[in-house]
Amino acid sequence: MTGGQALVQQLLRHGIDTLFGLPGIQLDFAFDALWEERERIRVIHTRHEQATAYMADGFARSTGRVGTCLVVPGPGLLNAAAGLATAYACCSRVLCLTGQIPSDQIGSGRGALHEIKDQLETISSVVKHAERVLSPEEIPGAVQRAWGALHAGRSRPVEIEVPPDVLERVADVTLLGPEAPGGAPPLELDLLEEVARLLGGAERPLICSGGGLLCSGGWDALRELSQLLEAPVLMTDNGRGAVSDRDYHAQTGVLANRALVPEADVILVVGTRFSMMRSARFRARIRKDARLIQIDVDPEEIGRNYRPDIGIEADAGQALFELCSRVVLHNRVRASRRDELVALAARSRERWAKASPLCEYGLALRAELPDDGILVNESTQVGYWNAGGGFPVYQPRTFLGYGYQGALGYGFPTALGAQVGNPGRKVISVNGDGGFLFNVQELSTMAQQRIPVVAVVFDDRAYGNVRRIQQLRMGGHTIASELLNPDWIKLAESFGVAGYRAENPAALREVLREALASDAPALIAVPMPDAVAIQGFYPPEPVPPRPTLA
Ligand SMILES: Cc1ncc(C[n+]2csc(CCOP(=O)(O)OP(=O)(O)O)c2C)c(N)n1
Ligand SMILES: [Mg+2]
Repeated sequence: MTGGQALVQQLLRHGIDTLFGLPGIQLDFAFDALWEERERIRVIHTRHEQATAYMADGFARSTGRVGTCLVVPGPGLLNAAAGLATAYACCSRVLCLTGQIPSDQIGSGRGALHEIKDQLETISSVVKHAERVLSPEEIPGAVQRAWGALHAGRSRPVEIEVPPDVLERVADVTLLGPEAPGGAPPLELDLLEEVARLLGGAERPLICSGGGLLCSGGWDALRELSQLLEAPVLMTDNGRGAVSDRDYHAQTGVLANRALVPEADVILVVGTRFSMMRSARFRARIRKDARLIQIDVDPEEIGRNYRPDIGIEADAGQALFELCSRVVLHNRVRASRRDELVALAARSRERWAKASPLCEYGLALRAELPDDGILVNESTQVGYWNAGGGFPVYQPRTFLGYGYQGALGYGFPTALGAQVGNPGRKVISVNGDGGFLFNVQELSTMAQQRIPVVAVVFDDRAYGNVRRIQQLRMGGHTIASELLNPDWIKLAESFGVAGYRAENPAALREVLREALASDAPALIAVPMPDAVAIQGFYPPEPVPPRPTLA
């Protein structure tokens, strides 16, 4: 078989049935092999490589499976890199396949088409494992190693690059089984026993859980442990949905943090960088005599932001499952905290609602999205309100955020990938007018592939966040933050996408209902009234004057 066929056949062995790609001459033999297997692998071609990686990320984060993208080397891979950076930040299982220049020219600097210096090293900053393959025979092994890296320890994107002559060359290739090396570290049972005793004896235990819990798929064990301990679960932005917001144990946001952390005598931190503890104000809330336990699959994360009394390197789900069976043996009797926790969540919600008029828009989204629907939340004013705890989340992997990259433009293509991975479910993409135009070209992919995402664009005629900060901190003037927008409905329609307009939150609900029911690609433009647009999400704070040049 050709190297291209070897690559595709090995992907099939691992159960890959969807690939997001954009072709070019270095990939001809890979795409030809994909054509041969077109009944078994759906190829979704995008209009920009950035979208291939974001779509693979959305597919991966919403399904827990591997999302795959295929891009040309050099500029193609650099275009995809922003998507890989978000996948890296969000611990997403993205397999990025890319080309190279002909193998006999690599490193020669002669200026072959798409050549960049040190491609493998360049991409290493946004993947956990990168490898070049120099013969067809090596391809199955490379895919298997990548698979192992995707699944071992902390999941993060990986890259394989194959030069065009290797994709073309015919060789006797032995395909490998789907089993991959790696997996989770062995459980330290003695430590888990100690933790079970601590938790079992605690009066006011608290669990803090993050995105790592969702990566591990351990939400059933988390819910069971929270019930056994009658412990609230404080979820981070990235960890929302691990416990349903319909369950009174679920807590999120600043107010809950302020109420729950100071009273906790044992705190179990699981699958989160615990980054809030970088702030001295947060650290000060922890009781001096509280015992803190941190479980993370990445040993480097343990103690990075706060030193725990006990640190355990383990898969979150496996460790929690083990803890459940051990806690029952040591558990004290505790009164129900239902009333208190219901009241706390209600107070949090009410306070958050009052924090901003954007609340009405966020709640309109929730009201029309079914419990198992997926919301992809871009870095925009309504998005900040959602992420801060305003938007209730009812199921795991149904709220996808921007992670610490905060990369503008990630949202729309990520939503498309999530919809491809979840054909029966409703997907809403929340965007600002700034962020949406970063990947506006994917309206074409959406229409051509009939991906029925509903993209909502909040139009404040600005990079609102930037404008707000300029107005507050820079003496009231603005630079480079006012936007001239297209006619959204004409824009959508010119791509073959239904365009809607909603002037206020009530209209947004109605239009959302219609768009979601249509099961067809849609764009809803929401012009923000000036007062709401200018206020933005962040309430004004007093700011010291800056020095000006004489
Ligand atoms: C890739 C990238 N470039 C630039 C930024 C800086 N940035 C953060 S928010 C923002 C403005 C966002 O505007 P918009 O999408 O319209 O949302 P709004 O704040 O107006 O609601 C910018 C430019 C970023 N986060 N990511
Ligand atoms: Mg804007």
